[in-house]
Amino acid sequence: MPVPVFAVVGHPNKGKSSIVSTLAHDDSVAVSPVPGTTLHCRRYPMTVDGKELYVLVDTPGFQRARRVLSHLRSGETTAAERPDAVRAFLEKHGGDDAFRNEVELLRPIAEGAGILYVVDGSVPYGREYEAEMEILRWTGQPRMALINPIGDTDHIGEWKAALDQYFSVVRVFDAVMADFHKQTELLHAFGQLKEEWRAPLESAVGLLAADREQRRGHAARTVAETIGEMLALKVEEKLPPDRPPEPLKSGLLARYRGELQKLEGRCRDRVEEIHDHHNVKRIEDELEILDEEHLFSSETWSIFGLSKAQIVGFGAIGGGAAGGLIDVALGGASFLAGALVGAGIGASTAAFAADRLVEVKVMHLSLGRRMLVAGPTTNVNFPHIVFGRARLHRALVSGRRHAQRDELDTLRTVEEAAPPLTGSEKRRLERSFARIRRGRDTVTATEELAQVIEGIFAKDDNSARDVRD
Ligand SMILES: Nc1nc2c(ncn2[C@@H]2O[C@H](COP(=O)(O)OP(=O)(O)OP(=O)(O)O)[C@@H](O)[C@H]2O)c(=O)[nH]1
Ligand SMILES: [Mg+2]
Repeated sequence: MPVPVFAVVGHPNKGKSSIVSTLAHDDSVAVSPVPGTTLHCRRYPMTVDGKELYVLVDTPGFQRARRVLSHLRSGETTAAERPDAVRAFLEKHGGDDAFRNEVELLRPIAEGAGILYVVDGSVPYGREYEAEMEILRWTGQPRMALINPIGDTDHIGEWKAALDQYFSVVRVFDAVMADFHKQTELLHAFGQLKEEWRAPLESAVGLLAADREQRRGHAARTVAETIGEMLALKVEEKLPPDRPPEPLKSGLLARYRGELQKLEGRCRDRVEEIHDHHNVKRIEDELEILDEEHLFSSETWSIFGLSKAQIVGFGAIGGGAAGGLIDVALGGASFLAGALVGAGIGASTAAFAADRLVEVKVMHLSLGRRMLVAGPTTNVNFPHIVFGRARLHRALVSGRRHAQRDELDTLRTVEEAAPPLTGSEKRRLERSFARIRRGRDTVTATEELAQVIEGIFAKDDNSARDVRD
């Protein structure tokens, strides 16, 4: 059975391509503030696992609607004959440059596509749109109007009053802000346009929801594997005989941090690919600031989106202390020791390793050879920081509409994009990190971590929806 096809039509520069991009989850659709960006109609199928669910056709804007309408009206036609009159117009003027845009946008409709007529609800309604709407009525195809509020002023009421006279369904749909929930609502509404589209569109909604879950799992595994690689990371360099190690240490540390940075960058690229965002430009800081001096500065904490209490809490759990957070409000490396001692945790806990990202050690090999080695890190807070960053990035990417073309700003705290972790989530994370660090059966340990992370991501997605609703 052919899948439902929708031609997205309207005045130039009203967000037609943006709607196509958001609903087809395709960021390759050309969107720009310059009117006349789309010159030809083009099909964008929404597919899941290679199966087409529906197709959106992007079209150029109306250019000479009044002239086209007077052509249509020039013959004697009954209402029943109007669709044929549109077809006759296309045949007669198919190669006519004056009606290039109208021919492009009407052709998919004449071939059976449903109509999504897009208007900007932030500008006043005007009579110039009436010729466009009348032409669309002549096609006789099922049609819906979408009011896309591009700016802040609200003219939605007057638009509704006019659109109701031409369209059986009128909806407000913000191409750039509409989340997954709003998109599925719209697909249900498309199903009301024509009986035979209802079942395929309802099944499309189910498949899209399952697909979203699958992507979430995939992203969770990618993040878990990256954390595993980062925790195991080790860089080495030969230490020539009679060379003191000290001058070489900083170079090796820089390489170590560079490798971490690469791993994080690769993880972010993959998470974006998983969500079909292929052209994202990120505003990001470098994980490089994870050095000893910065690791416990309050500035670093806020950048990583972790509160001071959380950091200390992780340290305490990592040190084998009873769970729960130790609430402290001071900054600086020394307070950690104080807080732990104050909380009755012995000075020998692993948490004390936390004031270093990584140590550079000299390894003595056979025949007097020596190696300088950095890593793996024993810093207890490190995987939490890496996870906090990955979680923020994933939340931003999974909530991003494909019509969004601004840079992805990752310089925020994770609290802005996701709810706080529960004590149990933190403990489960900590246990998985510790298991991965032990280095035995890392495949199972990574899979376990992926499951914990997937649960957290699912919660993040639900809370994002609650906030927007
Ligand atoms: N803020 C905001 N901007 C939007 C929205 N929809 C579209 N835009 C912007 O409006 C401009 C035009 O969007 P397009 O989707 O290219 O419009 P179009 O109707 O396809 O334009 P043509 O192809 O030129 O006819 C772009 O700069 C979009 O980013 C929206 O809902 N909110
Ligand atoms: Mg366009």
